Amino acid sequence: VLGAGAIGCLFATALQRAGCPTTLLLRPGYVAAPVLVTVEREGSTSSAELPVSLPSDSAHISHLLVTTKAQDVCAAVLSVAHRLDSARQVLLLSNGMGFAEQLQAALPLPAYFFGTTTEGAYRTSRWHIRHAGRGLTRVGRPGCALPPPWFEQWSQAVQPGYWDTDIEDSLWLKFAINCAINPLTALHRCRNGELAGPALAPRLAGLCEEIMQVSAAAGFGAVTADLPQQVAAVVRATAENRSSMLQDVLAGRATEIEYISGHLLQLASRHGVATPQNESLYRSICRLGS
Ligand code: KPL
Repeated sequence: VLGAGAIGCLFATALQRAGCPTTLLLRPGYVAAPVLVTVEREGSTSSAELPVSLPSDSAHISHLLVTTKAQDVCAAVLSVAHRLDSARQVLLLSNGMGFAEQLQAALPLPAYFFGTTTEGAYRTSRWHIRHAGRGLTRVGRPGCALPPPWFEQWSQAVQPGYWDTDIEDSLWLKFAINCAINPLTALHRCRNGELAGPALAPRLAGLCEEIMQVSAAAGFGAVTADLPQQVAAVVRATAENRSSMLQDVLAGRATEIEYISGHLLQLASRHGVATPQNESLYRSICRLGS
């Protein structure tokens, strides 16, 4: 597992418990000694010891799960490219869009799979995860109706696991929802639920309208036909949460804005769609980081 944030640790411990030998791949600078990862849930706490490996090690990797931030995907996978064996199954589970094309151009050989998850988890300390909300994880590969052999073990570990024959649509919908919620909450430093209030609801509606136009131009019009309702449902279901982009801003980390609004704006300009509201929000978020 490449990317030892909350989601990476959550999946790594689930895979280990389901009997898949799992290793955490950490950045150079870490000590390659096993770590004890604790996952705390409502009413239960479990721990798993996970071996750790650094990118420069030589042990072969057959199955790679990538859960890094969008902007780190390419460099992180390239840092272990020399270790990928002939099976080379790579599952990308990061937020946002645009990094997969970059990665596939730089490293065409692995079989790439794509996923999206609504699992809710955050770190309370380096190796302590709070699994705050159970969600659904969808995995697929464009054009593949049937899952690969590893999916059986994966779906025993990640429940409910779901093989998605329309993964491109699912990724697009998640992307569209992230474009609407993440930058607006990051700019206003508010929890997701506040987007439903009178101050921000009109801005959210304006963003959704433009996102729907870009989606239609990009061939995903049907997927986002009811985007305002889909966004409203996520806002309600995650009302108390801070979006991942707000968490990054509050922690002074780089945000995924280039792979969320930035990618939307690139597509908008390619298709000649005007997106003034998303553009102004994008600029505001970029300014936060400078
Ligand atoms: O995916 C999310 C994120 O924060 O990245 C949403 C759905 C907006 C929930 O917070």
